[in-house]
Amino acid sequence: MSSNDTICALATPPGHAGVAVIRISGPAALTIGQQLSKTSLQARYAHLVNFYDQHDGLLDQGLVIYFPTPKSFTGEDVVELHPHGNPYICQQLLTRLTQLGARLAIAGEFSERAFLNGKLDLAQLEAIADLIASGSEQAARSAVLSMQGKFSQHVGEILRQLILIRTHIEASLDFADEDIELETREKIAELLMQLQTQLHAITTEAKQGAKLQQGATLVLTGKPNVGKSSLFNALCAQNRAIVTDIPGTTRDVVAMDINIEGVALRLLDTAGIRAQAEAVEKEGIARAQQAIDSADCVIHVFDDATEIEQTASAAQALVVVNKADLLSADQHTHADALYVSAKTGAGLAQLKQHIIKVLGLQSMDQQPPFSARLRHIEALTRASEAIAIAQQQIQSATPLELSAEECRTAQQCLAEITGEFTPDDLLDYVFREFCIGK
Ligand SMILES: Nc1nc2c(ncn2[C@@H]2O[C@H](COP(=O)(O)OP(=O)(O)O)[C@@H](O)[C@H]2O)c(=O)[nH]1
Ligand SMILES: [Mg+2]
Repeated sequence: MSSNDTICALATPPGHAGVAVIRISGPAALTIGQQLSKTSLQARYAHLVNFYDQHDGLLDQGLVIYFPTPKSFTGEDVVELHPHGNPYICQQLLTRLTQLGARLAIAGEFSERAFLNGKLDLAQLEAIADLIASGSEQAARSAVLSMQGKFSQHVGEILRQLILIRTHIEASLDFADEDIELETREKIAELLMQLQTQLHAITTEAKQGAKLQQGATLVLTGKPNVGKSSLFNALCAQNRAIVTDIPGTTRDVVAMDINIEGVALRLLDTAGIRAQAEAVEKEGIARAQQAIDSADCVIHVFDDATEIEQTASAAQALVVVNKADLLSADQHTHADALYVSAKTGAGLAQLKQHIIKVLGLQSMDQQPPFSARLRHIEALTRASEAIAIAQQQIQSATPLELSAEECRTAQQCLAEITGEFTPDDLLDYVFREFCIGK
């Protein structure tokens, strides 16, 4: 599929830099590139050229590279200009390109063309966008895995199995024999169970990958004066939150983006929870509760291990006993608690490792999960729900055709991830979130 118009955009951030990159894609890219530089362009050759305006005035000097269709990012004829990174030069070059017949690209339009030309699937293109937006080394590394197709391959594998199951069912429909039907049901039940296990594994990894991209939220909570703010500062390596020996010092939620073991996290310090509090502190406690409710991980801080209680919480939780410097080592007896000292830094390295572990994320020395988005997790969940229905149907005497139909639904959900099956608006929804020039 090829577009009949030619688009152009700045692919690098606007501003001052050594070099900027302007991309041109479409049937007129080569002609426009040659007119702009007054040079005959060879394929994949870096020409050093002058760029000219409409009066043959010199705009800049730089490299120009021509990537003929189909071996280009979009699959179309692409010309890349590498002028100097100056916003005025780039603006004039873009103006000149529009005079020569290109139009300014809208957000995600290069990626959309790459998708429509079968260069990359939807999950891979989303991974490129996530790679660009990654806020930590681990997030970037996980996006590279998806960009290279790791996630799509897993999805493809499950799709192949679904097709196999449907084939089994359809083959058995031709026989009315009860024995054959029973055998088929047993075989399909087994295949569906395997499929569900795989779907579960891929969903777990996708959730971790999405958490890496979005950055998980950690909340410090506990009674006043146990040292939450001191721990907050120690984990941020900054003197950000106010620390005093007066209980009830912290009121507002204090937030800081931190990086633990290469993973981007948002750490929140909160007001200490206590019954007797005046109006301002009460509001602080209410805010603390909200932060806890929406956190990915809650760190319950104590300064007295005898006060540790079973803390019910939806999110992952860690129990920390602070002020370990005031205790001797033989007093570190509570099995479920991590003993740390915000004052001396003792135990903080272990605390960081535990945080990464409890969030289900890997530290730098392990392979990160592939990156994923909420859209993917939602599609995986719908696929799994359809398979669960098929499993129930196989157990009961429901006609096999209905199970085949559920498998077909699951197949469509999975195909939405890679974009093989694209309901109305899905492409627009995905690509319009990208930046211009991508
Ligand atoms: N000895 C000791 N004192 C600490 C430690 N952490 C905090 N403190 C002290 O405990 C008091 C309360 O600390 P703060 O961080 O404000 O507690 P918060 O109310 O839980 O935020 C302050 O006087 C801190 O200096 C620690 O690890 N060891
Ligand atoms: Mg505090």
